[in-house]
Amino acid sequence: SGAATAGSPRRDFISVTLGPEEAAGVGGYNNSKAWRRRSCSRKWKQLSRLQRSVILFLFAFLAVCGVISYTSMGETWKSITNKSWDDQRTEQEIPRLKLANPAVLPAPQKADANHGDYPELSLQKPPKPPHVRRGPSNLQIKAPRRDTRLKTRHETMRAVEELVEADKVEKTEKSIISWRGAVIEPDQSTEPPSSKIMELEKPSPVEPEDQKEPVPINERQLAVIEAFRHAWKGYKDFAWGHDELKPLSKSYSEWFGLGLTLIDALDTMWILGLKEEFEEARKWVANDLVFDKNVDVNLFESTIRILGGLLSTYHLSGDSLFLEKAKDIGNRLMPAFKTPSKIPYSDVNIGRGTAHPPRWTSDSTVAEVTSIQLEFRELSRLTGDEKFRKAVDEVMKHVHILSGKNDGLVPMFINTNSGQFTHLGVYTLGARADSYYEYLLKQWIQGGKKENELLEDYMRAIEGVKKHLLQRSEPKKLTFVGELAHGHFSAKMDHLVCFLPGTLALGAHNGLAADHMKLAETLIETCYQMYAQVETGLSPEIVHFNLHAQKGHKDVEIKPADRHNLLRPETVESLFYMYRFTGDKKYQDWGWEILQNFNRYTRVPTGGYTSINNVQNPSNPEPRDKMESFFLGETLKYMFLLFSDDIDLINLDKYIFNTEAHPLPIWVPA
Ligand code: DMJ
Repeated sequence: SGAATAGSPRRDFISVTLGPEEAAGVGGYNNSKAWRRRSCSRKWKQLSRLQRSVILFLFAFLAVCGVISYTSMGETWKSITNKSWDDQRTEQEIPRLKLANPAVLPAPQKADANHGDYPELSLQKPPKPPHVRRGPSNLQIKAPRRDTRLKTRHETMRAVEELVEADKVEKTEKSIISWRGAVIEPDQSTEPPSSKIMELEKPSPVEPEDQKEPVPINERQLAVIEAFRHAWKGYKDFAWGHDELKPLSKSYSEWFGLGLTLIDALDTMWILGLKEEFEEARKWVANDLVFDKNVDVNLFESTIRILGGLLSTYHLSGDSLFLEKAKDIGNRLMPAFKTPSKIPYSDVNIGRGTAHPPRWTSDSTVAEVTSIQLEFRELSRLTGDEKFRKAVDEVMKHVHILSGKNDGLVPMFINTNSGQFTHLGVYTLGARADSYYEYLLKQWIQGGKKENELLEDYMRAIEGVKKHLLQRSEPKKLTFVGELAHGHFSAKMDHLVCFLPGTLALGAHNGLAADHMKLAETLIETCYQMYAQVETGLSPEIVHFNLHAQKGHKDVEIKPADRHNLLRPETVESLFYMYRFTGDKKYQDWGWEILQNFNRYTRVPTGGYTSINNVQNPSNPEPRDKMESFFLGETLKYMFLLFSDDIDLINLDKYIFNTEAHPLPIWVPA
């Protein structure tokens, strides 16, 4: 029996009353079997009938319970013994997965990270094979966050990924950007600094995977870094702070006088991890980049290279210097939009605040006025100043309803007074129209796939391409994109058109027609053949395809005036998209061949690379003595990304590349 001792300070205890013999230890202790049996039967007989019945009932009840629990334990045992050793292990070793998949470098940790039920798990994501994530992430099924009844090793791994995903979704803390581990304070992050930010268009949050250490770079990426360093050496030694390097004459050329190559290359240095070079270039931007200059600049070129380059570098580095410079140049370009039609002039004097069309015409180029939108829209989002976005949206709305299109294909010129297309009847996806098509899709993606007019125009245009511009060459039957001039098809294709496979693939990745991907696959093969069928393995600026089989003729013909190569990026750009979306290594191999041929025929020993005049003459490709800024801004950047197996190295569900390869954030992640 038990009782609380009354009167004393409250202390709960149990007292046990023992029989007198046992308590005193008297009477001796006889534990023989016979004594115990006799004693038991004597006690049993002393009990009343009722007491005996109760005891018997209790025994019977306990026996039944015993049988039931034995049966269910047997089932459990059977299932355990049937499982493989691996399966059982995963159930017991969830907390130890971290050790089973050690990171190459420890991922940066957050002090306030919420790691859920398994504290160690969310610190490290198990290595994910490349290309495992297909399609927009909002179409991917996510497991309930805390459901961790794991059955197999495979399920364990998947559940770990899902837990990490779920954790990421729940994180609301401010972005912290790092240079391979070096943290930049949140107040420098790329949240729009203005309080007037457009409510619906918040920046896509930088998720933990953006902060993880990058996958180690491979041999081919190292070769790109080496090429970049070589190009940079030439620029630094002979053209520092000027627009373009002339690597043979060891001097420079000036276009706008704004350090074009340096600005174009900033985010490439960031992505390649060239910290020292980046810091040096940053100093130049801080101390020497001045836009208050009496100089005429081309609106399109300075937008895609300078404004685009500064904005993307701001996003990658979180350094507000670049945003300040972007605002400055953005404001100085605005006078271009003061035209009777609101279709901007081609040229602006950024010091005087005046703008004008080229001397010989009042027309602007269609591609130019419709390929500045990603940059100005982003500038509005970052500054909260709507004027940038309004100006460029107006152009798109105007072009959307303009007559003169042919099944979505646009002419090449538009008049700044009347706002009408001019030179009607000529349709190309090459020079003067190319990036109109590219920016239809990319603006739609940038804005979170809500602006239907952009999508309509894009889809219609691709139908127009299929209907009017696609043909197949002989003998290899390569599908190519020709041109249409007043109803006549021309089998001419600019190298510039090779942006198209990448754009089509990007559209398909974002949920557009699957046949766009098929077309992308056939077109990238053609673009590759534009290199492979040429003596130097480098593409000319323009090719003509043979429509009829002729003995001894290849698919690709090159006219003497078209056989130069300007180190352009479009084919490697598309190879990058194709590899990202398919994982087919042949695209990397093709890009590798191209890099080697650039090294073979365009590399200048004293530093830099040069455009060449004759891709058909391997013994004398006739160097032109100029390294275009897009070689560093685009070509080498896309090469580096192409050779990478890290889909988070500029994740295409989070960033959209402008037409000069400067990544800008997608406002609402897919
Ligand atoms: C770059 O300035 C841009 O890619 C533009 O869209 C086309 N021309 C060059 C590269 O070829």
